[in-house]
Amino acid sequence: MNKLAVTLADQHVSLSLKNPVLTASGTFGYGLEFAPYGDLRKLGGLVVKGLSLVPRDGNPMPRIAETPSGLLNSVGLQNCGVEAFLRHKLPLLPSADVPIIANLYGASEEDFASLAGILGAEPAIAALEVNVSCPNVKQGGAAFGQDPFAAAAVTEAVRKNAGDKPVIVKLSPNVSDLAAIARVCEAAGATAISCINSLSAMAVDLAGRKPLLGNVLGGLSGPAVKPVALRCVWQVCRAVSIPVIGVGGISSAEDVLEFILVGATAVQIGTANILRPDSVFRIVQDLPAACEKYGVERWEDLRGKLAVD
Ligand code: RRO
Repeated sequence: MNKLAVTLADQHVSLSLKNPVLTASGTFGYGLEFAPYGDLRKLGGLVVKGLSLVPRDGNPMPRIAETPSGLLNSVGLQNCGVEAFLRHKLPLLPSADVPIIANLYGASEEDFASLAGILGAEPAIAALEVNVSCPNVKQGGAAFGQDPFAAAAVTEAVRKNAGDKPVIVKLSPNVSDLAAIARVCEAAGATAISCINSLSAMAVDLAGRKPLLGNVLGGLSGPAVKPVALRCVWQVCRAVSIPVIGVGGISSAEDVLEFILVGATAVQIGTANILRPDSVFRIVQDLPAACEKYGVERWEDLRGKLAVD
C-alpha cells in the first residue's frame, strides 16, 4: 500500500494521486521542460501553464523581478493556446503515469465553458484547474475570482462541460473574504479549491524612478507569501468540505507538512521550481523522511490537526 497517496474527490468525481505534491501552474512550463531535472512520473500531479482558447504573447517586458524572499511576475498568461498544447505538448507527457492537470484561462464565462468542453473530452487530461485568480490580465482573471457571482458562474459553466473530470478552482488571496468565495465555488460544483494564486504587488526602481515590471503591477509569490497562504488555506479548509490544495511559498517537505497540518489534502510547488528546477522532485523524495521525523504514519494523523484552542 502507498502510504503517501491522497484522493481529490467530491460526491461525484475523484482523482487519486500517488503523493500530495503537484506542480503549480505557470512555474513548470508544459512539463517536458523539467524532465531533465527529475522523473515526471514520480510527481503527485503536473499542472501545466494556463491555457487560453487562442495563443497569447503575454505582457510587456520586464515580466519578472526579485524581491526579498519573493518573486514578482507579470507574465500575462503567455501560452501556446489549447490546440497547440493538445497537438504538440500533451502527447509527449507520461499521462498514463502522472495525472496531467490543465489550467484554464478565459476572458469570459463562454471562453471557460469552451475550454472545459475541449479539455474535458481529452482522455489524457486527469482534471481541470480553473484560473479565476490571475492578477496580470485585463479581462477575466482575478476579476472573476473576486466576485462571488462571477466565480460561481464560471465554476458552474466549467463543471457542466468538464464531463467526468474533477474541477479545481484556483482562488486569489486578493479578496476580503476568501472563505465566502470558496463556499460559492463548492456550491457551484467545484471538486477542490486550490489557493493561493500570487498577491497583487509592485516594486520600483528608485534611481530610475520607474516600476520594475513593464506592466507596473504583478503577482508576488515565493517564501515571502507562505504565511499568507497558510492563513488562507486554514480559513478555506474551515469553510468548505471539499479538498483544498495549498499553494504559496512551499519549498521543502516540512512546508508540505505544515500545509497538511492546517487542512490541505495536497499542495502545489511553484516559485521553488524557478529558483531550483529540481525542487519539486527533491520535495517528493524528502517527504517520507519528513513524515517519519514528525511521526506521520497516515495523512489522517496530520491533516487539519492544528491544535487551536
Ligand atoms: O501569467 C501570469 O501572469 C500569471 C498567472 Br496566469 C497567474 O495565475 N498567476 C500569476 O502570478 N501570473
